[in-house]
Parts: sequence; structure tokens; C-alpha cells
Amino acid sequence: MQDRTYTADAEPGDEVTVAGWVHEIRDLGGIAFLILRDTTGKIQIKFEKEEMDDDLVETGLDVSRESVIKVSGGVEEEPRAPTGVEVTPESLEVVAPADPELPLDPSGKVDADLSTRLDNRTLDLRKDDVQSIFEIRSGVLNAVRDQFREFDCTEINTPKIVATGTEGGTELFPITYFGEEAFMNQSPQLFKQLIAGSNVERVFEIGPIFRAEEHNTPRHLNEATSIDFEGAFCDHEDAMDVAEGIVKSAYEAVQENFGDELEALGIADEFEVPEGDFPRISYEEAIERINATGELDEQLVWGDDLSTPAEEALGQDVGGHYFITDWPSEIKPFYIKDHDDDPELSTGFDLMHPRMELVSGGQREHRHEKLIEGFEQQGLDPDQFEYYTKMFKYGMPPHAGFGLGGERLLMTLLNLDNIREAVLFPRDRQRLSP
Ligand code: ATP
Ligand code: AMO
Repeated sequence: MQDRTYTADAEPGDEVTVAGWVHEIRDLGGIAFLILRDTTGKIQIKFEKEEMDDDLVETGLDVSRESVIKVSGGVEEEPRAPTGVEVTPESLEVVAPADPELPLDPSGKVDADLSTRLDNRTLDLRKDDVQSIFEIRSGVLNAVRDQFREFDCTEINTPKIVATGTEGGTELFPITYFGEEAFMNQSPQLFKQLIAGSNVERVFEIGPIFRAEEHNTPRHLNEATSIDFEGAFCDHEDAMDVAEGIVKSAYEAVQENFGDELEALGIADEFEVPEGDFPRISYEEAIERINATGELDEQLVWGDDLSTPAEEALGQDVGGHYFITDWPSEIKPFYIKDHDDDPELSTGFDLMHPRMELVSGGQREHRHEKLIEGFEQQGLDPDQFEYYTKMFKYGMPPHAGFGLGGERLLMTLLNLDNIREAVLFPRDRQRLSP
């Protein structure tokens, strides 16, 4: 609408046409107020009943909450109005009426459970705090892209319909591809490696990953956003540096550009950009420290994966972001390289937030023969991966990378209780629509 003024831009003395949703109507008898809301904020529309056209007053005060209206009139200063100005309407059009029975209350006065909110996302997003999450999400992805460019990376897009899995066969969604068995991609892992092995060298991708996890937890999704990096001539230490830089860039961007949104979410006072280098703790030290907390019923032994309570115990002990390095080779995937001086130890690492894992990564096995051996050790058929392994015969440099869960980054950054709050339309065990 060309002649439309955003509520935030309406200045005393202006003649404006504002358009948006009916947030609230307060009828005080001789005078009534309608609060109109748009993407920039809210503005008060004043109805002085005795002095105004009856039809205009009636249309304005009969309209149901959340209807879309368009109001033209003069803007005046009014210290008692919520934003210090108000519009005296000369005309009012109901553009799209709303059913008075709303499935949730966008004014936020009545709480709705997450499931009702997700079923009615359009209405849910009319709330300042919910909208703020997605404004921040957009800003975080921007910041991450900028930071990857600073790191000389090229953005790539890899296929989401694929022939093989990479992260363990049980978590694949099968689909039929012209009569052939295919899968939704679990990770851009193999493709990003294939590109890092070309002259492009340093790549990143922000895209969906699909995991048929049975988990129904506050931190698992069946469709998530993976922020992936892969760099040629990088080792696992370099990949950790990049992961740390990317996570910090997200916090810095939020601190710098999203003060109002943090305020709307009620976390402006507690929000902090992580300071100093993230400690790098070996797996061996990690299990010792977890055991020493006494938080677990059973002591961990070398080779155990870290359970959620184990991660939580260590997270509390460390108190900030940290890496776990040098994992046992046997619990890391085939593409992770072992240390040259100790084949029991891998170059795999995880970047942890005190609440949960954010990143997995490592240096990759770039030697063709060793790679084939790795498939066999994990019971995988190397022939199925020939499209990938054959490129390791034509000059594959050492390389390393990582995958960072976009929603987990947001969830921990904004201290959200549930990962679903960081996705517009989450996919989980119970939810396939909207
Ligand atoms: P006034 O003479 O100040 O315009 P009024 O006598 O016409 O007010 P009332 O019906 O007495 O209107 O006001 C009802 C309530 O609305 C009062 O608490 C008053 O402070 C408040 N009020 C009046 N005008 C505004 C306004 N423009 N913005 C916000 N609140 C207002
Ligand atoms: P991994 O399987 O550990 O590693 O995944 C990387 C990161 O992605 C996020 N993530 C998820 N987030 C929400 N719901 C899920 N179901 C989910 N699964 C994963 C997590 C996790 O740390 N190819 C490797 C990465 C690499 O080595 O480059 C991989 O996919 O934050």
C-alpha cells in the first residue's frame, strides 16, 4: 500500500493512513480508544463519540479484535497515549474482519500452550516476544553468513534428496525416487567434503537436515537447520576456531542489533556475549570431571558416549561454552580421522553449551585406503558410497569441518525452554502440519 504510514513513523502534525490489526478496544463511555498494531509497533486511535460521525464510531468500535483495518486521520501529541501520539480518524475501513472466537490471544494476556501456539502460528507471531525470536533468528543467520565470508568461505547448496545416509542408518527418512529407494538428507557431510576437495576449498551451507529420530525431547527436531563448514588444508583445531568464531559472531550481532527484541523476551539484563577462549577439554578429562561431580548413578568408563545427565553435569561444572576433543574413535563416524599417533583416539570434537551439544566436527579421513577401511569397520558397504570415495583418488587434501545446529544455537542463546520455539513450523513426532 503506497499511501500507508508505519505506526512508528507517525509524527504529530502528520496526516496518515495506518493499516494493521485491532489490538485492543477500550470504550470508556464518552470516549473510546482503539489500539492498532502493525509490524513497527502500536498507535492509539481516539473516538470522541459526540464529536464524530456515528457510522465511523460504530464501525470502529464494533470491529472484532485482530481484524485488519485501515485508518486515515491526523496525528496529535497525547502524553496519555501508549506511544505519546494518537490518531483522530477521518475514515476507517475494515479490510479483513476476524472471527471473534480467537484460538489464542495475541495480546498475550491469556497464555496458550505451545501446541495451540504452533497450530495457530500466524496469530502467535502477532505477539512481540514471539516475533522477536524470529527477528533474531534472521539476524543470527545474517551474522553467521557474514562471519563465514570473513573466513573466506563460499556458500553452497547441496541436495536434500540423496542415495545414502551418513549419520547412522536408523535415523533416515526413506522416500521413493522414481521407483528407487532414496532418503531425505541427514547432513550435507559427504557433499561438503567433495566441494572442499576442489579448488573452492572453504565452504559453508545453511540448510535443512532430516532425522527420523524417535526422540521426543525439548531439543530434538525431525527437520532442523544445519550450519555446516568444511575447509581444505584445515585440521580439527582450525575447525574449532571457526566454530567458536561463528558462535561468538551470533551473540555479538544479537547484542549489537537486537536490544528491543531481547527486552521483549525479558532477557535483556541477563544476555551476555561469551568472553575468552572456549576451553578445550579432552574426552578423557571430561569423563573424569563428570565422575568427580558425583551427579551420575553410574561412573562413566572410557568408550561411553555422554548421556544427557552427563552433559548437564559437565556443563554445570564448566559453566560456559567448551569443546570436548579427542573422542574414542569407535564412537565417531567413518569420515572422522584418527590421530596419527593413536588410532584409538579421533580428531572428532563437540562444542557444548552448558545445556546441550551445539556442534560436532573433526578432521576428515582424506586417505582413500583408510577411508575404505573405516567403512568396513563400521559395517557399511563402501560400494554404495563410491560416488564419494572415488574423489579421494584424485588429490583430496587434508580437510576438516563441523555442523552446528541452528535451532540449538538460538535456543541456548535466547534461553528458550523448547527447541520448537525457534522454528516457525516445527516437525516432530506428532507434528506434520502446519
Ligand atoms: P479529556 O478531557 O482529558 O480528553 P475526557 O473527559 O474527554 O478526557 P474521560 O471519559 O474523562 O474523557 O476519560 C476517561 C479516561 O480516559 C480518563 O482516565 C482519561 O485520563 C483517559 N483519557 C482521556 N483522553 C485520553 C487519551 N487521549 N489517551 C489516553 N487516555 C485518555
Ligand atoms: P551431528 O549429527 O552431531 O553431526 O549434527 C550436528 C549438529 O546438528 C544439530 N542436530 C540437531 N538439532 C536438532 N534436532 C536434531 N534432531 C538434530 N540432530 C543434529 C546438533 C548437532 O550438534 N556431519 C556431522 C557434522 C560434521 O562433522 O561436520 C553431523 O551431522 O546441534
